[in-house]
Amino acid sequence: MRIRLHWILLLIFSTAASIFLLTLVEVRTQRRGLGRELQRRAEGLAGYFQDRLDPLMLPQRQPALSEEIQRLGNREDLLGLAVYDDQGNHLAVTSWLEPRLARLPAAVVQATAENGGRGQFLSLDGQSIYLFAVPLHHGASVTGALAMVYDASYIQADILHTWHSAFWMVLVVIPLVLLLAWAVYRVYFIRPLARTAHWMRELRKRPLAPRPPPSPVGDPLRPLAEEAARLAQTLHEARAAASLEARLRASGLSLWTAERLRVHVQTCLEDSRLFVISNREPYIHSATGRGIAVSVPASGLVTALEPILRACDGTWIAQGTGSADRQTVDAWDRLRVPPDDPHYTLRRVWLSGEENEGYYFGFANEGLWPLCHIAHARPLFRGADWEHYQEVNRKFARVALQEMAGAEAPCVLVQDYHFALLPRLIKQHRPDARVAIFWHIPWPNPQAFGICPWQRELLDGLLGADLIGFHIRSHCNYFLETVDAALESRIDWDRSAVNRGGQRTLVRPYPISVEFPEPMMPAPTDERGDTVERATLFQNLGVNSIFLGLGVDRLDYTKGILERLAAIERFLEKYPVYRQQFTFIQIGAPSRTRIGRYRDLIEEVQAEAARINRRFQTSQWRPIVLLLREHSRAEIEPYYKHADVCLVTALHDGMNLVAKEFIAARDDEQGMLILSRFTGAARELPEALIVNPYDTESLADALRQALEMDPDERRTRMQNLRRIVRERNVFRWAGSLISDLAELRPAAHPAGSEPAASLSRADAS
Ligand code: GDG
Repeated sequence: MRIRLHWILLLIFSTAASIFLLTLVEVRTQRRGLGRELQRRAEGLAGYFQDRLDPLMLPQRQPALSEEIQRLGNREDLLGLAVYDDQGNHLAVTSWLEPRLARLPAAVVQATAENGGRGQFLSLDGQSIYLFAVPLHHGASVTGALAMVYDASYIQADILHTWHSAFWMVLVVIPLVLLLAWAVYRVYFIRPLARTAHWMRELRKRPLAPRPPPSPVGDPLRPLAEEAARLAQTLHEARAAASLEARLRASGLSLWTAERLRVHVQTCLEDSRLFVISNREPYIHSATGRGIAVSVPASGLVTALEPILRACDGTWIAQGTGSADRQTVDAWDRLRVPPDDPHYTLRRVWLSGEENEGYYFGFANEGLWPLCHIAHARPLFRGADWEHYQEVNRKFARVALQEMAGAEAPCVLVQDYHFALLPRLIKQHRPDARVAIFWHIPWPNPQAFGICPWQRELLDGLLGADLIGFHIRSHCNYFLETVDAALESRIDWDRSAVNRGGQRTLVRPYPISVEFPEPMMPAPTDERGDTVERATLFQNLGVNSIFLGLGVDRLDYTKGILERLAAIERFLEKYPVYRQQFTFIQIGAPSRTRIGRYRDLIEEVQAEAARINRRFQTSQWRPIVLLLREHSRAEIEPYYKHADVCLVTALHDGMNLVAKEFIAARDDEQGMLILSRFTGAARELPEALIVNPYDTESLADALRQALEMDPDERRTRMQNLRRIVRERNVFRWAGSLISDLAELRPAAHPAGSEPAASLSRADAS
């Protein structure tokens, strides 16, 4: 790329002009400084001269005055002296000065008039001089003035010297500036542009998932590179989707894809608007040292629902929890997301600390969570938490009704156990809405659920929905049995529905899943996008081992982490050959740590791992490595990819996505899944090694079986597992839920009902 001449000229001109202006300022300062110096010298002498000359200012002493002036003026540093009377007439003047000082200097007039010392620069016969005048007195009255004249030509010489230096500086600095500008131009513009162009060429040639273009931090082209990366990503996704569709058509396979879901949702919903309500938001804005960062929470729910919202431009209502969430919404608490490529609206709801404490940590997670999971943790039901739970459900209902105002026959997808009351609250005010709720956790048997003091209110709230979804059939059946036992209603077992008060609620299983990466997806990479090897994983952890066991969980007591550790201890005890050969890595994201039971669990897991490690470890090896922090998906992926065995030992779990994520990651068709029979996933994945996590002995044996399984059998099992997860992927889950919801025929919208403002406390009680 040629640098244009006018840029060079502009650079030269601006450099020269800058040096000129700087020199001008310097010269002024220099002149002022040297002038002051001369004045100080003159003032120093002036007193002495005044003492000598004051008595001689009488007319009769004129000869003595002339004599004294000649004597005093005979100094090396002075060019001459002159004495004037108060009318400005010469009285006496030294010989050098006499022919030159024809005019009365202004400083003399001022000194006489103002009775004080005054200085001025003058040119005498082309010579620069400094003249300093002081008044002469007789008694108190001014009788005239003395002019002291100094040679000031050296000041001119100094200033000339400064201008000379400036000139040379211009000659030296301009080439340097041009050189520097050229270097900066090359390093910061030409090279990054060349790299980006090369990266784009590569992208065009090879249909791989794009990595961001090489662009160092602080690079001025970085925003451009990031935009290009996004564009490339979009292109890549479109290309991958098109190619996938083509391959599926060619193979006759009917798989659900994001693209198929998009088209399906648009067809199903026609003109209906879609509203999703969940506690967790899909995009979190957080304040960082360098501004605001946006992140997508690690959540199966977000993965599943995002494509639906993207396809139909709906509204997602969720709690705003990020530290910069309030800064990023508009006056109506809305924003368009995804931030890079807006497709739908996120409406944030704000909860106070107290509300969150009671509704989320209290009723939902200390009450409903243990109630629905048979994991031997006692549910805590506090009246105050229940109040908050109701109030937060009403708050979300108000927001949802506000957002739905004006929407004809809206479709509403409520998510999870945080919002059991919401379907009824919405339906009461919008009977024309098609409302579904998906319950992501298990539903226990009627006796277990019956201990909840507010079971009837919860069931009534849920039955406001037209459709209730669970992961598996047995959860649906338990729910129907619970309704049968607790409420006046008619259960239609054939159609799996509840008829109550003239309303019908369908209860259906929708096994949730994960997105299955098709070929064209990149190999597992770390945060920087580099491929990670198994040896590197061990090396980074400071462990020398051969077999890798893996657990990935939110740190929750339902996930059976302690039971897993007990089985690993037993395995090493029973099969000592695996000592120094097998290492188990537990990735655990701390969760709900405001609740004591969860904090205790972290300590228990750490203590158990430390005890087992102490028992077996050597200087180079330890059996258990705990990585207890939130990991990004990119960080987890290499572990999935390289684990010999993944342990999912939940004591009770609605589905368990980790099991499916592990399978989806194994495109090498290696690795074995040990799966608790108490997970929803166990129903769909019979070719995993199904275990009872409470049975330590068999769990230890299953571990050995997984590691020693015949490679062909392992491959066959993994192939079958992958086929199932591929077919029953998350898009199928979302697609079937939306299809069933769209098929429902709700009542007509009651004319003139504008309920949002009227939803008061009484509505839900
Ligand atoms: C409920 C139901 C149902 C874990 N640690 C980290 C991390 N994870 C990710 C996993 C996985 C997800 O969290 C956990 O999925 P689970 O299915 O085990 O789910 P729960 O959180 O208990 O969720 C469950 C699910 O809802 C969906 O309906 O399957 O039965 O209990 O995706 O990969 N992710 C990141 N860092 C971690 O450290 N990024």
